Amino acid sequence: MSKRAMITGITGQDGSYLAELLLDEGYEVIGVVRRSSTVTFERIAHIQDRLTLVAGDLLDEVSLIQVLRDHRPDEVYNLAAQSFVQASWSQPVLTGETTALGVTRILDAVRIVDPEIRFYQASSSEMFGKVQAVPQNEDTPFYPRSPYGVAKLYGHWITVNYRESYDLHASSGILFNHESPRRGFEFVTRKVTHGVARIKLGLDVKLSLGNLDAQRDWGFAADYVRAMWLMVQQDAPGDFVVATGETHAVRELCEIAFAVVGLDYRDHVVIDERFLRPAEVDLLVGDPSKAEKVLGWSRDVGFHQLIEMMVESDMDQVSRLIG
Ligand code: NAP
Ligand code: G4F
Repeated sequence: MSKRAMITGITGQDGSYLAELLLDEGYEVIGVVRRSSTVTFERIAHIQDRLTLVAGDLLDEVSLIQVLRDHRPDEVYNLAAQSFVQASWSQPVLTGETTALGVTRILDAVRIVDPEIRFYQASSSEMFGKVQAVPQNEDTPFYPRSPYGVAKLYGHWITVNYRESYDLHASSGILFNHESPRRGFEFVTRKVTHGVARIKLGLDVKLSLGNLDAQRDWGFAADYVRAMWLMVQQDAPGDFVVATGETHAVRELCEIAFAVVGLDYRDHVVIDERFLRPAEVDLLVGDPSKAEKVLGWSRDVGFHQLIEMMVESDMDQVSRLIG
């Protein structure tokens, strides 16, 4: 009999790649979607007829209990969150409600409906924030630098706590930045690759950015959702860092992305203070040794290839838009 998985955040970047992976693995996939005034299914439109979409919200525990009761999944992947760091300063309480307390709501729903359900929590390298060691691994102390990072740290620890308190098979994946052509436009990689396409095709001249010196460990989302699934397949649950082990500055991202279409970023990028953050995370670089050793995980796509793929996809998308 095929396994059944439930994904919160299925309409997001990672949700769409994870749904594809689970369908390929023969799972029946249930996607939890929240009510909104417009439909946000673009990322899953190509597989929508193979998914069961159900209404639920991380802000509403009863809705989560109900969808678990109705569909009885074997595995739950909690990917839903207010995931944009910059927005967490202007909406700190909403971020806490969704990204922190939302994790307790779904864990509690799992515990109440069926504690045998295996659980994955989408934790983040933002929890390392003002880094206490380089590179960061599962033993590195946390020091979050944004309301989002603080909320994710709560989500991480409540997952550990429910694992220890109730013996749940609950794992926390501490994932470093991962990107793709499906990345939201507000995140810096997509903002740059989409901006490059608009400039190359004559729609814009300038691209406004914030801190060009910030460094991130950027991987490809499709590689990272494989690590999520592998964690849930282990006999014992645990915490795993998923990263490339390489770090690049935003400036280098710009250099590469503009060069893909034969442009020089220095002719187009301008600094706009609105995109600077009240507190910055300067240097994230992860050590994925545990995931490589225990899960047998490795990545297929490198940084340069990732940025090229995103620029090419945005060139196609913007070209189609302007006809
Ligand atoms: P994303 O594209 O922003 O997707 C977020 C998803 O959460 C969307 O499907 C969104 O639904 C849903 N959501 C938001 N609030 C909700 C609520 N109250 N109830 C139910 N669903 C809600 O994020 P992503 O990049 O795929 O990331 C997936 C997860 O991994 C997030 O938890 C993120 O914080 C975490 N993470 C991401 C990265 C990364 O680099 N991408 C790294 C580490 C951790 P709508 O479509 O309705 O908005
Ligand atoms: O692309 P970002 O907005 O991603 P950030 O803040 O690292 O968060 C992402 O990765 C986390 C994992 O560490 C996830 F947990 C989280 O959900 C999200 O997916 O910004 C990356 C860096 C920052 O240092 C920022 O200051 O890029 C810098 N940056 C410079 N100019 C900019 C811009 N970021 C954005 N979004 N927009 C700019 O114009």
